[in-house]
Amino acid sequence: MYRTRSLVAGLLPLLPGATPERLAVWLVKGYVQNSSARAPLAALNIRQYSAAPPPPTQAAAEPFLNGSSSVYVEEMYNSWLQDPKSVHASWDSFFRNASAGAGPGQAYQAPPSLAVPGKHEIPITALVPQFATSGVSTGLPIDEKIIDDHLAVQAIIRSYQTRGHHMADLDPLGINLADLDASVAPELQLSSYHFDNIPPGTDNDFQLSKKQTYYELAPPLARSLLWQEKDMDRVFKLPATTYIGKPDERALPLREILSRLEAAYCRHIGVEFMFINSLEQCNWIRKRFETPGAMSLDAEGKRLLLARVTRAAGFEAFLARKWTSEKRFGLEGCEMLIPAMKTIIDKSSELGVESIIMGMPHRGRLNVLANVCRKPLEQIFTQFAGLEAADDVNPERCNLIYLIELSIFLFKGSGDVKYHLGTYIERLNRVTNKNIRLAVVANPSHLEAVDPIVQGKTRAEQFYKGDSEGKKTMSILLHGDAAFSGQGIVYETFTLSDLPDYTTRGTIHVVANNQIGFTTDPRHSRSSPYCTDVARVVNAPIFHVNADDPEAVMHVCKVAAEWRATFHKDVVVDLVSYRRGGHNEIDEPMFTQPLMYSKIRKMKSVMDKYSAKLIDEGVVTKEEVEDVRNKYEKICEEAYVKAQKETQIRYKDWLDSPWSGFFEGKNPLKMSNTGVIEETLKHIGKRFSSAPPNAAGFVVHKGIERILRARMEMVETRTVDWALGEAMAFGSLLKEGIHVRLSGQDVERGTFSHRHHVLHHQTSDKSTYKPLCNLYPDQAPYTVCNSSLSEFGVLGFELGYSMTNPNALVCWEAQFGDFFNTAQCIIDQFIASGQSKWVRQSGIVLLLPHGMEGMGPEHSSARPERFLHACSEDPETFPAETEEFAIRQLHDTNMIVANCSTPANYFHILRRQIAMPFRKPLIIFTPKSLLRHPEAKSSFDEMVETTEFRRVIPETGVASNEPESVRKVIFCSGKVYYELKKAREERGLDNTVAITRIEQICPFPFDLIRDEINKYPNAELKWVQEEHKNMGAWSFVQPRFETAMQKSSERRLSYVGRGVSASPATGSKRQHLKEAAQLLADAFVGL
Ligand SMILES: Cc1ncc(C[n+]2csc(CCOP(=O)(O)OP(=O)(O)O)c2C)c(N)n1
Ligand SMILES: [Mg+2]
Repeated sequence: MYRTRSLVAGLLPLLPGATPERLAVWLVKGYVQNSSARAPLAALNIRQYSAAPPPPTQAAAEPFLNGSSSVYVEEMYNSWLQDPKSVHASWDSFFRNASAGAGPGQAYQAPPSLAVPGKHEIPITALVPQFATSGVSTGLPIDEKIIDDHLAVQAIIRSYQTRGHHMADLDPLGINLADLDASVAPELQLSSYHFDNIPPGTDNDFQLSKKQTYYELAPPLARSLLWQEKDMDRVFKLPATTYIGKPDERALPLREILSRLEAAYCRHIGVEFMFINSLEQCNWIRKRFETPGAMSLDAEGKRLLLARVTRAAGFEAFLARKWTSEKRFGLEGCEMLIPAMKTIIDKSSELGVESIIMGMPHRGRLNVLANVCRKPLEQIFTQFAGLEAADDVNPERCNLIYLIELSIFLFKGSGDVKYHLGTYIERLNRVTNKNIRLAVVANPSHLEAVDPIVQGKTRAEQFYKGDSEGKKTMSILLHGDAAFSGQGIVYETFTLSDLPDYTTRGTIHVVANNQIGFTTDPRHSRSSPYCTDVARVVNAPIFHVNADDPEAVMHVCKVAAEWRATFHKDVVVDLVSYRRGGHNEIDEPMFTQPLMYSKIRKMKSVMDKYSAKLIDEGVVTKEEVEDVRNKYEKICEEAYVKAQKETQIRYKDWLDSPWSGFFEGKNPLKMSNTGVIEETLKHIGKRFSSAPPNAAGFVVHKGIERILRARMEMVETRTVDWALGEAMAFGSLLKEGIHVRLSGQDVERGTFSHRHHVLHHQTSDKSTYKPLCNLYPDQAPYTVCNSSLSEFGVLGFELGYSMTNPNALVCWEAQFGDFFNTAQCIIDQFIASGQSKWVRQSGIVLLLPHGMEGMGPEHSSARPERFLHACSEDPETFPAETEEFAIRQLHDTNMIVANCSTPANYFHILRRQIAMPFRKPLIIFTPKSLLRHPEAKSSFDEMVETTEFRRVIPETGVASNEPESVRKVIFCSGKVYYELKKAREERGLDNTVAITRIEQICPFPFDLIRDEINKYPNAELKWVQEEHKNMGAWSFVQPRFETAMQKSSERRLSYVGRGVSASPATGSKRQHLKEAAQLLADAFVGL
């Protein structure tokens, strides 16, 4: 279909005055009707589409023949006489039949090759049903007008499928347009199709410029009445591209065709799907919306639906009554969101889904928790009481027994507002009688930011369950109309949807489209026609539905769930609704939307409308309606009474990712070893340095061979560089059964071409070898995946991934650390504060290439100051010195920030992420020049069993032997150490200057720094950093040094480094070198 369409579109400009319909006729008939058109088409070499016209002798009776084709046919006939194979098979057949004496009109045979459609093509027979039968024709002449009219009907059908949604009655208020466009598509006006040669734009043409006019003047069907009445009763054969016919209906009067198309595409559902590049998928959708009776619901279904609407509305009404001025972001006007979600869940459960992970914004969230997740109402109501948390653990009481008692982990949090908290519930789905797990992921106010988190969490759950087709776990994302179209993260999340290492095999998106964003009208908040247009990027079908038609909503939700289960691709349900109140319960909407709200005030609620409809239909009685309402009211009241008796809330009731079994029975202050036996190091090192075992068949690049050889030599000499250290950390964790996932832009090779975790066969496409996946037969799986070029989306995804299983090392690497700030929201809203707000831990690792190497403002700094500023450690408190000093610090911090200077330390800190009895995000500033620095290597001795991560690497050279005579101690972090060391040597100052590296900046190693300062009583203390003074770690370490020195000392730490700057680094290489030289000179000045 796509090809045919593009072909027609491509030809159009070549044929003056041609319309797509005319061209289609041309294509089908196989000859050009005038000579001016023939030349360019012949030049395009598309004569293969031609079907055989008859020989000249039977001109009068053969419908195909006309004067203009006779020369062409004659040539063909002569050619056939010489060699039958020289002409198309259809000509061959035609000439044979004619020569054998077939009567006029009987020699034609449908061309055999034409009817074989490609994957995305519509069979040519579908375009003209008369051609569907092959073999000798019926003998009836085919009138060109009949073909034209059939093609016109075909085009009309297609127009409804393509553009019908623009005309659908989607807005319950009847004042707005879901697509912000008041015009009527010309394709939906019959005069465009030249029935009886009515030229477009005449009085008979259906002229509309305003939808309002359309609503006032004409219900949908009236449009067809404006068309030529006599055409309405003509019967047309239905093409294969429509399902509007009942099983025995192969042809219908035009009036009926239009009526059924109106019903399918222009009532309360607008189906947007014809942009999808799959005929199979388009047909699947057509079938579900066009089949007569497809949308009907039985009485039981209607009653269930009414009960659900009643609960949704009843919940909001109850809250409004009990807490009149509390913000709850009410769902009134879009109550159908609740039955919609329940339908999606029911249908998905029926189709085999066992676990659903949801992400949603503020609107209707409490209602979703109550009525979709069925979270006990009293737990929700206690959130309104502003109670303290019972399990908000006091660190003073931190002991094992207490923790086990609570069966949650040690936590001192600040909590979050009620409409942000997550939850996790396992329950029986009453409709399907199957168990289902529902999780609503906690989210910040930042709209849509939770989307990639949900996807990552879903993907991880699928991965751990071996659900490679996404049959058991799925995600649902809810959106507001303004946020869905306005926030870029929505796009970033969509682009992950079909990537092999990121897909969740289809997400169902539901937009609570209340046609307003806070106070902003959609006409000012988006440039796209629909608020859902972003979804078109991934070929997701979009079902717009008038949310005041509960049965239409049900239908699209069922279809959405079936779509996801069938094709495992994203789908969008756009609930076009309204917002009965202001943005929140204390806002006045009349200030800004007076007309809209005057209309809203007159609107009956969907519950009232639907119950009236069902009473009318005799499906329910008035008493039954009242009864359902009262029963729910009673349930709410009882829960309210219970909630009032509660004196505390429990955080564990609001966890979205409970790690059952992870914390229980663990000493929260005991860490396991991070060192590894030498044999393991060797084994991993060797495997990592080898091509695949069947190396003969696998052609490795010469450069890679060199790298592998160099690695092998290092292993033999018991040394590691950065890449080898990392591989050993990953490999040893894999050996221990820990899944490792490394994701980010170009991580497989590594931005700096140092990693090479995927070897590419040089002569065979897509043939790769991943050494770390082939270390041990029983190892955990290793995933290394290049991501889309996104930070916000991918970091969010990995964070979500890390939330599912604490026994996994999930790392996200930025291309250069500089780019992390396009994901700043994930860092601020989730990584830095997630545990505090939502009692949720994550051991995610951020690898941020960092260092001033003269590469300019944007390839230099990963902005350590930004992360350090977000650390929750008190600069003025020297923690109590106990045996568990280091681990208690780790436990108490919100995140760990490190700048390792040796591969061994990098190895240990990665392993420590898993060795810790709890999980904390780890930010590592990773090096660039150190990746190949001859000195930045470690020995196996620093990685074996008895070794561990070193928070500080003190001076161990000659200066440390006679500390009294040391005149200066330089404290630094990261790669500047190697530059300082070299400069010290060049200046002959090894005896007088000690250089100490701080490897873990936060939590700050107060104890070790204090000891190091004390060790050199006569030395001045310098902090040397390569970042500018208003950047780097300076402002973080300065007050902590003061605390480490316990403020009693006369000694002070002073700063050496670049001055303040607005930009992180100069763009001039010369200037960079000058600054770097100056920095070293300043570091050793006065000696
Ligand atoms: C990223 C972000 N920017 C701004 C806001 C402030 N804000 C809160 S709700 C809202 C309007 C949201 O409109 P919509 O997405 O249509 O949802 P609705 O409230 O209408 O359900 C805005 C702008 C926010 N929460 N997050
Ligand atoms: Mg909105």
